[in-house]
Amino acid sequence: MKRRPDFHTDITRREALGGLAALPLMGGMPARLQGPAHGQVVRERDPENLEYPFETLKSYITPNEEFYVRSHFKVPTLEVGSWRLEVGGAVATPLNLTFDDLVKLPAKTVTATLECAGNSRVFLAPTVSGAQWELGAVSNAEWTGVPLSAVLEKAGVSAGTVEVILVGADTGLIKTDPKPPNAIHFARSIPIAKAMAPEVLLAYKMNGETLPLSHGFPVRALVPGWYGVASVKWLTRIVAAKTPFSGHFQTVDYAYWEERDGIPNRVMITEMLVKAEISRPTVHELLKPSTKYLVTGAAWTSTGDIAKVEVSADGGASWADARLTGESKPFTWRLWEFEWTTPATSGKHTLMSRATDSSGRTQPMTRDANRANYLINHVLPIDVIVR
Ligand SMILES: Nc1nc2c(c(=O)[nH]1)N[C@H]1C(S)=C(S)[C@@H](COP(=O)(O)O)O[C@H]1N2
Ligand SMILES: [Mo]
Repeated sequence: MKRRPDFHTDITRREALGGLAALPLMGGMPARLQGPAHGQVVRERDPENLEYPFETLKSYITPNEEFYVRSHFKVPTLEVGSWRLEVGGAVATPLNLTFDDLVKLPAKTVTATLECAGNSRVFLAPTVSGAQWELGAVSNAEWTGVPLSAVLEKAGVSAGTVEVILVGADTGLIKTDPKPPNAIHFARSIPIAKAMAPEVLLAYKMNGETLPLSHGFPVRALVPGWYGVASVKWLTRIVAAKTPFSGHFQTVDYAYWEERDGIPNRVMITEMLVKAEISRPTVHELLKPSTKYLVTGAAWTSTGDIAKVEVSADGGASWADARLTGESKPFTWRLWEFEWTTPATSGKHTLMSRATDSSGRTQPMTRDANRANYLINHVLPIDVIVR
């Protein structure tokens, strides 16, 4: 499998070429551009796209100021006082809720891991379009809000409703064909069954704090088990629909090809795929020979639990079980560790991790070209240098 050898250095250079050249680089290091806080990695300044430095993974919960940020348009500044949530479409009673109306409804807290469907894109060769995420377009937080089902029940969803469309306040022009002629809002749909599921929230708190601006202030959708794209930020409108929605962000973008009867079908990205990532060591980390090293990481899936994580140090020929640690909760990542004795021989060695979930789903060894620039859950090689 081909992969660019040192993605840290490579990304910094490519970002600089991509119009960020005016930004200061960190004192001569091959370091990546640093974000506003806690060393988040800047993938794009405007709109803001920040990566969680996955190699710093220690705790189950990601602090708000380290949680990755993925935004497609300029961040809309909404005020709590004038914010409204319009609930319409196929409903008996259209609603226009204020923030106070919403927070008066019974609240619920759900821990959920969000992963961007483009996470780990830097591992793809040749390079594909989109932000060149390494391992950190994934984070885990505790979200508090009102179940979407409570609001839908209040509005009275009509029989025959198949989907609920979630619309954000942010807008912009799509620059690549096929493109709508005018600016569009960020919008995604979920099937009615998922919309009514108890874990799906209209969240206004993140890790006990007011939902930060970058993460959708004042209210975002939270769709646990699905790729981050479904969790619409700056939510202002909900539409109950009797026919499937085919908006830009689930047909042209955030979709992939799936072969059915030998025919490629365009399919929207929905549930997260099972995946394990290594937080330490990092790519090209220098390790001493014949020494104990604690390999660490996290693993996640959509529904069910992580059943096992395995580690291979010989290119996938043999695998050994890692130890699952910390909390085990639905819709969240599971931390893991593996005590490895580094090889006696100097040179380049490759570490791999592979997760299997409680439904028996596991990670493929090779990349499926139909997935283009999304759904990167094949086993990722982490090359380290033993010397
Ligand atoms: N309104 C709106 N919601 C959005 C987006 C966006 O650009 N606009 N990006 C989506 C994508 S692709 C992801 S991965 C997640 C990221 O959420 P975060 O920025 O809180 O990590 O938000 C989703 N919700
Ligand atoms: Mo995403």
